[in-house]
Amino acid sequence: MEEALERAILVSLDLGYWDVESALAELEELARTAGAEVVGTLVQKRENPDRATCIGSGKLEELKLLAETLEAELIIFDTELTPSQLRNLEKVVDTRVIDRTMLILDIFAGRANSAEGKLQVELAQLRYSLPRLTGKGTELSRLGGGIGTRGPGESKLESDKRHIHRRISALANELQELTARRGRLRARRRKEGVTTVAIVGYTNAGKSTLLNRLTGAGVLAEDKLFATLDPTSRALTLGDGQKVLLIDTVGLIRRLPHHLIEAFRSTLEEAASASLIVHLCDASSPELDEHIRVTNDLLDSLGAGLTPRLCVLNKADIATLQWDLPLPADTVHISALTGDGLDELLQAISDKLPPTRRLARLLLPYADGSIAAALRRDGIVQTEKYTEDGLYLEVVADSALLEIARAYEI
Ligand SMILES: Nc1nc2c(ncn2[C@@H]2O[C@H](COP(=O)(O)OP(=O)(O)OP(=O)(O)O)[C@@H](O)[C@H]2O)c(=O)[nH]1
Ligand SMILES: [Mg+2]
Repeated sequence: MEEALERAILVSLDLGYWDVESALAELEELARTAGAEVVGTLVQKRENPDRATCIGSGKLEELKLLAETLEAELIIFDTELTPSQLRNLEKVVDTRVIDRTMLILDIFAGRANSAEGKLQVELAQLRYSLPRLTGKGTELSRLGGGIGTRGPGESKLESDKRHIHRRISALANELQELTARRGRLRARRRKEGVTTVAIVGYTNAGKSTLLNRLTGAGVLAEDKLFATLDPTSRALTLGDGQKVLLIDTVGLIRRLPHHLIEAFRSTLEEAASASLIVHLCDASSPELDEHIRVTNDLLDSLGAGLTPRLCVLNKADIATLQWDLPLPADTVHISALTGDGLDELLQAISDKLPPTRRLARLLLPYADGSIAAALRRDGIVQTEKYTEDGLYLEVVADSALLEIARAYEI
């Protein structure tokens, strides 16, 4: 059953750092995704947020009145609120108050499906809400449901501080184990020569649509933000017959809450360490340049600076804007919806992939054991025979690595 939409008012401070209009439009999308109906907005221009209440006292009175008039059930601030600002605001307005981070966390909570996704979201939520609980920590339970209070683990976010501390360390331990397992899996893939291609990009760029289009994966794709939380991967065969693993990832957004980046670090790092990153963008968005910048910045901060990247502009079917962005020369234009440009995309992926692995048959002299040792360590030895003429090896390894044994190939 669909939950009734919560009537929400959006509040934004115009500090001059970013474009308030587009920030509010995005906040409205987020609110809509979380199940709210935006009934009003309030903007205040200020040099700095008020320490106690974020907006000034006059504006706060205005907000209180607006909330009463519009019968709002929820007020959403575009900036992060400190624990005391949150408390002070709720005292005055008598309506539930959340901030952008709590909103995003709430959406993630509703979206997490896999055990790992749920764990990551709950951890981020608890870490964010812990300092925002007062006294014995009854504030959250008093809220009794609604946007900002949903959690993936328990039916409702826990409200007992001691319990939360215990739960945080239990979750952190579990996550560490999952991260280690992910690392081992990644190492095995690398050893087995599996080539991975990660689709990375701003939320709603069409990543899942592209994965579905190329592989028939059947991943949920919809016109909401953060439709995908759990990385899905599917085999894809390129034009030249090469098989790669295509990975769909969680969408990015500007000012992504710090706790979420931390919790999703292993997932994001997996994408960042792919053989190739397909950076997918929504070419129909007026904010294209900002989206590209946010994605590039996050990838760089994840250590993906050296991973080859292919810039792909999606939604060519509805893109009408003319950009004068400095896009890379090999940028590909596609429509994941209509299928336009997908052949070019597959070709571009082939071209951009770093040199691949191949099978080599070698006869190595016994005198030089170091080559065999290197191949055993970084390649996959399929056959190994001791013959009169030397060590016979059939090995799959990186072309670059095989160079050391070039003279012994048969
Ligand atoms: N017109 C048009 N719409 C598209 C195209 N590709 C995707 N869409 C639509 O864009 C919306 C978002 O698509 P998704 O595939 O869910 O986007 P995503 O990048 O996976 O989003 P998140 O998982 O939220 O990060 C959906 O409504 C798609 O139908 C396209 O090429 N053209
Ligand atoms: Mg998706």
